[in-house]
Amino acid sequence: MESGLSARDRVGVQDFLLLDNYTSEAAFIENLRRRYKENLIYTYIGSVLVSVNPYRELEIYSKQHMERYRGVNFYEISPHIYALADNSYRAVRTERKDQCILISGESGAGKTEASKKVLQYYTTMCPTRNNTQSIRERLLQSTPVLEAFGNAKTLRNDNSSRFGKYMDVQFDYKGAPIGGHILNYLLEKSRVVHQNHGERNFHIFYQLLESGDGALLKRLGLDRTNPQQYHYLVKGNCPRVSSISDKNSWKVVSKAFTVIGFNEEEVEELLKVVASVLHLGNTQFGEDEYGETHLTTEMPIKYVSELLGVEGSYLSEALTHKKIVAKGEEMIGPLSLEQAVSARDALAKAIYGRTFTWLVQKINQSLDEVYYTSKCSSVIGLLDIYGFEVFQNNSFEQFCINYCNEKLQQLFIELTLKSEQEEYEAEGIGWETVEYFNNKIICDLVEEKFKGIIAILDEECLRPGDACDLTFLEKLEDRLGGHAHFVTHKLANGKIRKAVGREEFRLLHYAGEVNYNINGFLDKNNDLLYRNLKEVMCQSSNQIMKECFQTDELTDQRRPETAATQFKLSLAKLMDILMSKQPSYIRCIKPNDAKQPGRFEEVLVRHQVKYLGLMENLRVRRAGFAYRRSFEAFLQRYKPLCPDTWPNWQGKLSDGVSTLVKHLDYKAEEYKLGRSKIFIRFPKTLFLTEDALELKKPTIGEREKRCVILI
Ligand code: AD9
Ligand code: MG
Repeated sequence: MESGLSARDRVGVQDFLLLDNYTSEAAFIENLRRRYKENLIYTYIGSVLVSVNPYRELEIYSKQHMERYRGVNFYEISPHIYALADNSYRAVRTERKDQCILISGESGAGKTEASKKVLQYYTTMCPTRNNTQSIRERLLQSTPVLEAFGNAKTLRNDNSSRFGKYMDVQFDYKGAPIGGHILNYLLEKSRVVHQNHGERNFHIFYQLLESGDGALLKRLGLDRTNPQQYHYLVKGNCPRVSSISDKNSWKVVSKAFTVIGFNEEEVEELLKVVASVLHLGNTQFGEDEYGETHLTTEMPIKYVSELLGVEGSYLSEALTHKKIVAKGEEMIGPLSLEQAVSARDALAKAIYGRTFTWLVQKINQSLDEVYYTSKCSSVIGLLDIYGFEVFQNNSFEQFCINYCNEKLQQLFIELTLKSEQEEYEAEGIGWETVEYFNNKIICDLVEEKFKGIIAILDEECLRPGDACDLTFLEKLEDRLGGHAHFVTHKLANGKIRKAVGREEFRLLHYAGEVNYNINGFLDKNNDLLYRNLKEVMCQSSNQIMKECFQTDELTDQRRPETAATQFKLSLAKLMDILMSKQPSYIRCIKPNDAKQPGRFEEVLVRHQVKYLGLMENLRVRRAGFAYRRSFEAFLQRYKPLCPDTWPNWQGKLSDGVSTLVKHLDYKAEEYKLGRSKIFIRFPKTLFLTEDALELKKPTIGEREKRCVILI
């Protein structure tokens, strides 16, 4: 059997709702495993798509496959991401209601790949209007550019997203994609200056060095022969990755720049910024006989000043001195060696981070351009954000990433249960409650006003005097010790908990326990750049830097929001955006840590099934009704099965449905009629009905022609 092509694949069950033993986790995992072995990576829980990373290219993503899924209901054909994409698209077309597709799962589970498949489906299958061809290309080509600047090899994933991305695809009233808009979330800037062992910096650095464009590299003062000579690239000791061809990626990215509408000059300006970060990293400092810090390398600063169009001596001074304004007077004080290094790193992070935001804005302008006469009628939002992460050493970045995953889980809980309940209520159908773990308690622990971890962190960041990472930890212990999801090395009985270090706190996340090392929390949250470095950058003649560093920042007296608070606020906004749309879910699972095809490690999968709440999700769906259809859609589809309803039912729709289900011999416990919909409790009922239909009209082709509108 060719995977994904069969009408309904018969390996295991294609919808977990069909499992006889639906409360058994073992049966759930066995079903996933059996299907995975046959390369059937997709399985439903009702309308939720569970996807297991195949770690190999499957022949299931061709245009022919896309066509098979157009206009077809979930249960008629083998599960696929295209079915989910098409379902959202039909809702946009028929109901004009904005949709969003929420993709979750841990790092390396396949979220980014899933979002690309969905985007490909829309750009391939949606109708074209005269001038929408270029917008399709731009939508697609925005991905390699953002991945080059925002993804990197980590221990978990060779192409790990180090930023969060929410992308709206905008459709006109005829369903043609006419534009898009991207929101980006907290880029992991610290990677610019430091990488853990076995990890890399952002892809763009290696792509540029591997570009093979000698003249370009010469203009940028770069030497490709040895990426290891760049300080910012050597920390992870991992210049090459077997699954990645930096040279090919470079070609893709260069082409993408053109499609998006960058002209040659803009690309050159952008690459100058990238190169300047590498040169900045090679700037070294030493102490003279008086203990004063000075630069020990000349060339790197020379390159930076040339590439960014800033005064070299001015930059050198700003890297070794700090400007203080006291009593209206400016004073210059020397920086210690350590301070100079961290000022240099802060500058590199600021340059790179701001450039990334600039890039997103630039892409948005390109997706926004109003050549199009038609207006946006509705949107489908795609959320692809960094997955839950646990490393040996977890820092501020993992804290933010995992907090973000808590928020998404919270949304999933709220929306799946809320919408389920609301629908039963609206249709006048009774409902039994199912117990589930609500992770709101962990979200509150992190984000609650005045009391949460972020509030305490901000408090320490703003407190003058002796505030440091350790005082932050003490405050956490003081205020949160005893919280069910927070622990430190101190036990209540005065003893020491060995599993948590003295400079760590542990959060009991919904997805597992993570120890966070507090070193660097205050600095990363403050994310400060010395004033004189900002002044230097404000004078840059590089067009991108001019937009990224503007003088009003120097005159603004207000203290900027801390990094964690900015992130918290942006997540709150994101939640509002998502809540205003009709959601669909893709839950991605990583089958092994070795990134290998065919390996299904049960322990690892079980853990993910647990924390993704898939069993609870299944129980909720089973306690309620597996499927619901509007009377109209149900009648339209199944009326050939009953002589009284075929070929056309003339009376009230609800009466037609009643007549039909009586003829089909549905038992009372199998279904309920609401105000406008029929609710079917067991998927089996629907599958048997489908089988009956299949016997009447046996070919898939014919079934596909009867495009039923799904509600
Ligand atoms: V992270 O949170 O950004 O670190 P993701 O996004 O969940 O993570 P990603 O989509 O990048 O993971 O997938 C990781 C790798 O798995 C990809 O680079 C592919 O090599 C592989 N993968 C994932 N999904 C598929 C697929 N449907 N077909 C083939 C896949 N390979
Ligand atoms: Mg990703």
